[in-house]
Amino acid sequence: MASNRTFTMIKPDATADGHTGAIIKLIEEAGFRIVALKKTLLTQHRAGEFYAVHAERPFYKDLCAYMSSGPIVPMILEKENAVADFRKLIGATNPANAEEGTIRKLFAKSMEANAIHGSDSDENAAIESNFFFATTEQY
Ligand code: RTP
Ligand code: MG
Repeated sequence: MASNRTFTMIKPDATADGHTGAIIKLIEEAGFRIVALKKTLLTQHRAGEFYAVHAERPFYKDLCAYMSSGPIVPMILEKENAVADFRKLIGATNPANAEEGTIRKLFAKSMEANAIHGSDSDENAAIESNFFFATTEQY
C-alpha cells in the first residue's frame, strides 16, 4: 500500500529568488497538507549525507556546494498517493523537459538549480523526513 506522505525541500535558488510562498501555495492548492516545515541551512557535509546515493555521480560535488549555498525549506507533506503525485507536481529533473504548470517548469533555472526536491519512494520519504524533523515534529 502506498504511503500517504512525502518529503520535499525548496532549494537555494528558489528561496533566494523569493519563490518560497508561491511554491507553498501551489503545493497546498494541489491538495497536500503540510505536516512539518522549517527554513534552515545545510552544510556541504550534511548536503553530502542527504544526497549520499549520488556520491559516485559526476555532479555530486557541485550538487553539495549548490545545496549548501543558501537557505532551504524542508517539508513533510500528506496526501493520498503522495510520492507519485508530488513528483508529477514538480515535473522533470531538467526544467527543459518539465511539463507546463509544474513547479520546475515555473521556477527552476537549470538541471542543478531546479527549485525543489521530491522523494522518489515511500522508503526514502521516511528516511528524508527523519533527516530533518524529529518524530515529535511530524504530526
Ligand atoms: P531530487 O532528488 O532533487 O528531487 O531530483 P530528481 O530525483 O529529479 O533528480 P536526481 O537524479 O535524484 O538528482 C538529484 C539532484 O541533483 C542535481 N542534478 N544535477 N548536473 C546534472 O547533471 C545533475 N543531475 C542531477 C539536481 O539538482 C537534481 O535534482
Ligand atoms: Mg532524486
